[in-house]
Formats: sequence, structure tokens, C-alpha cells
Amino acid sequence: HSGARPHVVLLPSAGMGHLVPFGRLAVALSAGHGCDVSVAAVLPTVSSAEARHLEALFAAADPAVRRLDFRLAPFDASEFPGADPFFLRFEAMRRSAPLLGPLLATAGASAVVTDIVLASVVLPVARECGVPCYVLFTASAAMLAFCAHFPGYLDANSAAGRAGVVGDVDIPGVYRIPKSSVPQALHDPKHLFTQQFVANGRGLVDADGILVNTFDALEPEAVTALRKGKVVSSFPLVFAVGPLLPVMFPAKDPAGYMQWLDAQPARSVVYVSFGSRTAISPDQLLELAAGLEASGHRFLWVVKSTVVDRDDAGELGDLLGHGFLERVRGRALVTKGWVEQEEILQHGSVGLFVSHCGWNSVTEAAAFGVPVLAWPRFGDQRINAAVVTRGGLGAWEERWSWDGEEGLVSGEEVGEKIKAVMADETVAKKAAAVGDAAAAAATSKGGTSYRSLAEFVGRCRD
Ligand code: BUP
Repeated sequence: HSGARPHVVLLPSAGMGHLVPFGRLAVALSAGHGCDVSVAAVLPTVSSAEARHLEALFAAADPAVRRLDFRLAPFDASEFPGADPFFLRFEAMRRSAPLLGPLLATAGASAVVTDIVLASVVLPVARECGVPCYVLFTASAAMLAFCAHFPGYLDANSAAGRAGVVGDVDIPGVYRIPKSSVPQALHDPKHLFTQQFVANGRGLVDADGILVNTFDALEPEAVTALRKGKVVSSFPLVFAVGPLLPVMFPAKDPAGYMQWLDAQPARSVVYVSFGSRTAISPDQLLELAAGLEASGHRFLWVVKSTVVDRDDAGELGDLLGHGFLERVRGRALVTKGWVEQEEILQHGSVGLFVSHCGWNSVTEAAAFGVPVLAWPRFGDQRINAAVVTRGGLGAWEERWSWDGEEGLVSGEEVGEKIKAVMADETVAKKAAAVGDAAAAAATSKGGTSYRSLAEFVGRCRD
């Protein structure tokens, strides 16, 4: 399959945060760079958002993007009582990696791009089949540097008699990640996430290259340090190919938010969303509601109250407190449903994005130059929030946590902060400049990200 039209097999794991960038990569490779693309899919998906997304992707990009069914081996989840359903799917996929061999051989793949979450188990399988194997790192370059450095950090601590202890992590050539920003689970060496994370971090050096959904101008320190081998020596090629551009699917918009946005003045709306898997405690939801109300601004709020959308029960009125929806009627739109976030972020009425800083959300805000008020919660989100402030994309109130000892963030504080950021011209100007830099990197043919992706495709052709 080498030659004119390479066939690239993409292997995403579970969760929208992983599926979305893979869908974007699929379209960029097929429509933008002349590749045949197959996307491996495990059905049924964990959430219904993923099922809808896959269906829309294959319908929109047919026939250049094909579906490859990846059937998992039986997996007994009772080994991990109480584990997050997405982590369980990661583990089930990891254990089924040997089944990928025949799949890759039959598909006639010229290269495979695996999700970072599966990297350490897919790399040896691909090697055995003689298929070059790349990794798509679905988070920031700062997080990639952290992931690459962390196993060595743990080894050094063990050698110094501090096995399993995790404090501040100083990434060589990058910057220091304070203990409070280290993903919580990593403090527990036995945690399923820690085991997967460390194995993948060690495996990275065996990849033929690593694609990252970021761009040089947003994260210059991390991208440069990785490429120069300062983080880990002899590190594979790093292709910064972001922001991967949104694939516009025809919006199903029963809540009517696009029409509502059309009716609002320019830059007047605060868009609030904490991602697809962040369930917020009922008490914090109430404070957030009070804060949005007190800010006096218009707002569009996507409320999620459960981890998996299949059981997103509960009436909005009950969740947000008595009379709230009536009081904000006219200046706010609140919905529990799925929204097309990239369409919202590129709408001229949106002036601020209050975000949990899932990496895709950050890249989407960067792509459209929308300022972010970071309110990270777990995983890599605090590391991403630091990228937001360093990169000039917005503000972060570091004291705000979601379930820390400090307790709830009060509605009053939320309202004041939103008012302050919305009034700050400098924040808006800097974010707009990030938007310009993102466009220059990813959409113009001479841009750093465009050229990186072209270079990757060139290697798949060889
Ligand atoms: Br909610 C929601 N519409 O209503 P992140 C999310 N998204 O388009 P997360 C919508 O899902 P993980 C909605 O634009 C982004 O591309 C959003 O990814 C989109 O965070 C994606 O921002 C969410 O990386 O993912 O969901 O926490 O934890 O799996 O990384």
C-alpha cells in the first residue's frame, strides 16, 4: 500500500475527548492530504455522544474514511469495582490489542496511528506486523512532555528511597508542574490510570513519531524541548499538527441555541461548559447558577450532571434551584443536550468560554480566538489551564477547585470573576491574537502545523 495513496488506520480509544481529535485527523488526512483512512470502532460505544459522532463522521466522509470494526475479547470488569466506565473501556481495548494484528494485515495498512491510551500495547503488535506505528497524543504538548518524563521521575524517586511519592515535577527543558496540577490518580501507584499512564509513557520512545494536537506558537517551550531531546533523549519525531480543524456536522439543535446566539450582541455571551464527562455536585451547580445570574451577563450553559450521558436524568429546573430558569429567561439559554461546541465558539456573540479545560475545548477556543476562564477539575485539566494562561488565551483562578478541602466556590466569587474577565480588553485582544496564530499554523499551506501533517503523510507514503 505504499506509493501514491497511503492507507492510514486510526485507532481511537473511548470518550469524546479522544474520538473528536481522531475524527478531525481522519478528515484532515483524507480531504486535506490525499490519504485513504480507516477508523477502528468498538461498538457499542460507552456514551451515546460517541455513537452519534461516529455515525456522522462515516456519513459525512464516506467513502474516503471507512469503518473498521474492532471486536474486543471478553473482559471481566468486576476486577475493577467502581472504576470509571471510560477507563474500563481503555483497559478492555488494551487487553484486546493482539486481535489488532490480523485486522491491520487484512486492511493493508501503510501506517497505524494509535491513541496514546493504547500506545504501549499497540506498538509491539504493529511492529510484529511490520506496520509503522505513530501515536496521536490527544492532550497538550506540556502533558506529552510530562507523560514522557514521568516514568523516569518515578524511577529516580524509587532509587532515592521515595517509591511512589509524587511531588512537584520539574520537566527538563519545559517548566515545573506543581504537585497540585499533577493528575490526582498518579499519586496512587496502584490506580488503573497510573499503570496505563506509566506503561504508555515508557512505550513512547518506540513510536515512529508522535502527533500532537497543538501548535508551535501556543506551546513553544514544550514542543521545542521534546524535539531537541531535552525531555527524553532520542525521543521520536514530534509532529505538532493542531489545532486540528473542526469537522462541521449538520447541527441538530432542538434547543435553538444558534438562533438564540444570532439574536445577541457581539461578544456579549458567556458560554459555559465543563465537557462531556464532568458531573458536577448538586451544591456546586447551585453556586455556579447563582454566579452566572449575579454576573449580569448573557450566558449559554451546557449542564451535565452525570458521568455517562446515557443516564443523564433529572430536570434542569430541579438541578438549578427554584425559580432560576424563570429569573434568567431572556438573557440565558440553559440546556442539558449535546451542542455543537465548535459552532458556538466561532459565533461572534460569544465573548468568554468558562471551561474545564479539556484539551479539545482549549484547542477549539484557540482556533477561534475566544478567551477562556479556566476552571479545571481533574486529569490533565490543571496542566491545560496553565497552557491557557501562559499562551495568552485567558485567565485561571488557581484557588478554585471542584472538590478540594477549600470547599465550594461561592456564586458571589464566580459572578465577580466573570464580570472582571468580560470587562478586560487585554484578555480579549490576546486571545484574538492566539486565534490568528492558530489559523496561520493550521490553515495556511506554509503554516507549521500544516507542514508537520504533510511531513507525516510523506513518511506514510515512503
Ligand atoms: Br459537553 C460537549 N458538545 O455538548 P474535551 C462537548 N463537545 O461538541 P472532555 C461538544 O466534546 P475527555 C457538547 O467541543 C470537545 O471537542 C467539545 O472534549 C465537544 O473534554 C469534546 O474538551 C470534549 O477534551 O474529554 O469531554 O472532558 O475527558 O475525554 O478528554
